[in-house]
Order: sequence, then C-alpha cells, then structure tokens
Amino acid sequence: MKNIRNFCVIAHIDHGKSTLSDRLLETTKTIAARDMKEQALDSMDLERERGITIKSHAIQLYHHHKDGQVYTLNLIDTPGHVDFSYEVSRSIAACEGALLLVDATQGIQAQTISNLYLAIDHDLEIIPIINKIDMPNAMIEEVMDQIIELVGVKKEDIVLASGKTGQGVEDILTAIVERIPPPKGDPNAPLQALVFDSVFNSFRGVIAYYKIMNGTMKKGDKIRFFYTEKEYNADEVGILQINMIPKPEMRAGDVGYVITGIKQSKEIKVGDTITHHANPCKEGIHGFEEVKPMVFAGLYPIENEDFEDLRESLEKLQLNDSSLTFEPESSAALGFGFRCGFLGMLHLEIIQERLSREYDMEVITTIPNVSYYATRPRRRSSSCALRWTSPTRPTSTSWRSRTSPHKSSPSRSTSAPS
Ligand SMILES: Nc1nc2c(ncn2[C@@H]2O[C@H](COP(=O)(O)OP(=O)(O)OP(=O)(O)O)[C@@H](O)[C@H]2O)c(=O)[nH]1
Ligand SMILES: [Mg+2]
Repeated sequence: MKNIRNFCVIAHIDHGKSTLSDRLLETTKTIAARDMKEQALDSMDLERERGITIKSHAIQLYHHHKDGQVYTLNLIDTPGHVDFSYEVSRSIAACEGALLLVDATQGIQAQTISNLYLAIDHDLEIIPIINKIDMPNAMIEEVMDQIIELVGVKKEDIVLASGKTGQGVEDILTAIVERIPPPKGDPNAPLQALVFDSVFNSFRGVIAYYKIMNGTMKKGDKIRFFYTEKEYNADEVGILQINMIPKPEMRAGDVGYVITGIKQSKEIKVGDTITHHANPCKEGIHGFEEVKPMVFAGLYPIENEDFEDLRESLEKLQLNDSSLTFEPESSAALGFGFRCGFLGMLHLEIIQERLSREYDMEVITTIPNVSYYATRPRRRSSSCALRWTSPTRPTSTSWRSRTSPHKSSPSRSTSAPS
C-alpha cells in the first residue's frame, strides 16, 4: 500500500487538466504513442465534440521512480465547468492528493478557488501547478504570487508545466510520489469500500467504481451494499485502465470496479459503502452531500406512450450522472413527464443531448422554472398553500410567497401547467 498514490486533477474550465493527464499517460506509457489522441480520457463523443470534460475519469498508471521502486498512481481527471462540480466533489473523496492546475495566461479563476476549497475540506495534499507555460503570454510570476497568496505554499513547491510540450511532467510525477501520502487502511479489517461513481453497461449491467478504505474484496465474494441492504456476488473485480482489467482481489487503498450483474439502476446508490455479507463493517462511510439542483425544467416524451421508456432512460442516466434529479409531473398541455433538477443550463443541455444520443429519446423541454409555495391568508379559516410552477410569481400582492426546492413539496399540492 505504501506504493499507491490516489490523486485527482482539479482546475477551472479549460486550464488544461485533460491535456496534462494525456502527458502523464504518455510518460508512464499507459497508452502507447500510436494510440494516443488528444484528451484521451474524454471518451464521450459529446466531450470530444465540445472540447470539455463532462464526467470524471479514473485511470491507473505505473511510475518507475528514481528510488528504483514502481508506484501505482490512480489518477482522476475531473471537469472544470461549474455545472459538473458534483463530479469533482465525489472524485475528491477517493483521493489523498490533488494537482491544482492554474493556466499561466488566465491566473486563478472562480472554479480554481471553489475546487481548491473542496480539496482542502477533505484534507487532500495540494500540489499547485502553473500550466501552459509554453504560451507567449504566460504570466508566470503574477500567477505564482496569486497561488502563494491563495494556497499558502512556498515558491519552490509550485511546479511549472506545459501539457502541450510535456515540460515539467517528470517533476509532477516526482511531486506525486514524494508529497502525496499513501492511502491508509487495514487490508485485514472488515470490508469498507466507498462507491464514488457508477456506469450502466447494457451487456454487463451496473458497474460500480469504488475506493477500498479497509479490507479486501475478492472475485466471487458475497458483498452487501450497506445503505440499500442489497446483496450480490462480486462477479468480477478489477482496476480501471483505458479498459477494465480484471484482478483476483482488490485491497485497502485500491481504486477499481465491481460487476455484480445488477440490472436495476435503483439498486445502487453513489455514496453507498460496499461490505461483506459474512463479516460486515460496523458502520458505512459517510457518503456525499445531497446535490442541490439549481435549474428545474420539465422533460416530456413526444409520444405519451414513451413515458415509461423516458423514466428508464433517466434512471440509467442518473447512474452515470448522480447530480440529475427527477420526479414525475403532469401538464395539461404536454401530458405525463418528469420534472428534472439540473446543476445549471449547460447540464440541462447535456442531459437533453445524452437522452437523444445514448437512449434515442427525443424530449420536449419546458423553459426552466421554479416551484414555490404561495400562502394566502383566509379571512375565517386557516391559510391555504398552493404550489406553483411558473417562471413568474403571481402578481397579486396579497399572496405571501416563498421560494422552495420543489423536492420538499407536499404530495397533495397542485401544480399549474408549465
Ligand atoms: N499552449 C498550450 N495549450 C494547452 C495546454 N494545455 C491545454 N491546452 C489547450 O487548452 C485547451 C483546453 O484544454 P483541456 O485539456 O481540454 O482543458 P480542461 O481543463 O481539461 O478542460 P475541462 O475539462 O473542460 O475543464 C485545449 O485547446 C488544449 O489544447 C498547454 O500546456 N499549452
Ligand atoms: Mg478536461
């Protein structure tokens, strides 16, 4: 375990996380030079077309350090756009360190700070890196001062690098090995593995990604999901490289995947703890904070009979993107559909696009709106509360209203058509 390092790459959007990850993959020969393509970890077509990372990607590398030993590095490349920050917060839970990239031409920006605070909250070792130093307008000295002020590190602790030319990549690998602590945990204790992500594969069912905090998981073990209390056989366990590589067992500190044949997306929850049926752990790992959607919109199937298919598609998509929330609703004009919560407008657009591409599901999307309660005091009896779903508030000043996340709305409330 002392030769394992788990870390993620965090930064503001477009500061070069995926490009620098390419260089780490190349230098450690994880991907052969002839198979290398730009932003290799951005595997979704949508990510490649738009040039942005939407989903975190975990991959294992092997590094021959100058002390003569081989180190296993588990890297997680994260998205930089604020709409996908939930991906960052989950990735951070599986790491002991973070590479904080700052674009030398832009300096520190909003997501640099919010992602840094997420990492500090989880006690991660921060390695600050000034990236894109090859660019003619790089402001290395200014950005260095900004980082020293924000992170409180010494000048010599900041690594200068370029994801384009590969400059500084060896220094980054050295810093990862020498500065990030190895994972803690006892391989002989009862199994505790934190599920930090999941994907749905139409042939193999649900695949859960986890980090083992304590214990050992072997192929064929009878495992239990702590919070959902469901039990399965670990049909296959292994590590995440460009493809999934099966292994006979995974031990404390390892990051990997498990296939259990679960076909129902509801049976697994990101943030759950995997343990053994025979020797379960006493308590689950504290999972993740609940997501707070920022934008709500209704998604309706074009044909009403596709309602159940839309539900199934949303459930599968939710496995892959746990920041998506939805609940059924109906509208006089559009029939039955779902009221979905997104982290922002880009998130809404991406979900719509993924439904179409991955599930062949064309939907009608209502304009983003918010639900809230309006309480009208009655003269004689007690006040009545109605739920409104509208981009505008009722105009009458006699209504006392308050905005509220619609998830907490009472079921007996009525909603006006969007
Ligand atoms: N000149 C130069 N360009 C770079 C460097 N690193 C990245 N770029 C360019 O910057 C752009 C963004 O790079 P990405 O690696 O996709 O950035 P990212 O941080 O992964 O972006 P998100 O994942 O969407 O947040 C691309 O056009 C890269 O070619 C660098 O070191 N030098
Ligand atoms: Mg990226």
